Amino acid sequence: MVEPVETMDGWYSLHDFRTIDWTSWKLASEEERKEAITDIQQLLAKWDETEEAKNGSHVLYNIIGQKADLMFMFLRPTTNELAAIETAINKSKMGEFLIPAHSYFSVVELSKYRPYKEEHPELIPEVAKRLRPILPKWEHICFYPMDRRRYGDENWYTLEKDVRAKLLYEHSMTGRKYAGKVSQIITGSIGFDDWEWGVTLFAHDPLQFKKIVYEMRFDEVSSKYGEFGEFFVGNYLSNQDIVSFLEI
Ligand code: 76R
Repeated sequence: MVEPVETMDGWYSLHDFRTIDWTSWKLASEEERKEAITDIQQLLAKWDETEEAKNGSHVLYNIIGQKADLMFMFLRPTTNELAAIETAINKSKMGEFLIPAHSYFSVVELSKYRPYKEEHPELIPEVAKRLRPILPKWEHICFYPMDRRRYGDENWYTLEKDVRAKLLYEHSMTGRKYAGKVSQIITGSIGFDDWEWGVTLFAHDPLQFKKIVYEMRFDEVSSKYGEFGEFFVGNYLSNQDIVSFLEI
């Protein structure tokens, strides 16, 4: 039967991309730059506390290329918290030197294509942990949005549910080959943002992004039914790294 799949939805997600206004940054006094760095450190320390209390998670990466300089990814239980984070960045001294570059709003999503014997699989500890994940602090990140195709005969949304389940199962077998090399978080954004899903991948070696995405292009679920948006790739910035990144 052509019917939707039930999803399990976890923490809300915001990918927040910023470009540094280097000209203003360099023209600012040393005092102003110090204030801005202190502000961003205070925000990071506050977000670290939230993460330690398991009330959310975040990471910061330095994006390669001209699409942005920084990408924050935030996970929080409510959309209010995500909006408050955005406002806090904008109101901070550092915010004066950040130009919004892009953003993506979604929610951590797991689907129930795989049959569960439990009535409430979202309560299984491993599932609960995947719905409210602590983001890995791996060296590299790759983010891109995607859709499932709806053209003529290549229409994901007219496929029967068990056919979609089979195609996603095959997809997951390709994914499993990258265990330990690529860690993935799928966030759903139907009704939230311009694409249907956000794909966030973490890796120790950036080449693994190219390898997994290439290999998956040959899985039917991607070759026939995948449409892809812009890719953003970056290098991890620890709370210390961001200070040296900003130093003139
Ligand atoms: O339940 C599970 O999470 C395991 C099975 C699984 C599903 C249902 C799975 C496994 N994925 C699922 C769903 Mn995935 N995934 C992507 C991309 O570039 C591309 O071609 C696609 C981008 C990657 C790289 C990837 C990686 N996956 C989805 C969905 C929702 C589909 C829907 O509902 O229509 C999307 C959009 C999507 C896209 N996937 C895995 C991986 C990896 C590495 C795995 C194996 C994870 C593991 O078993 O540890």
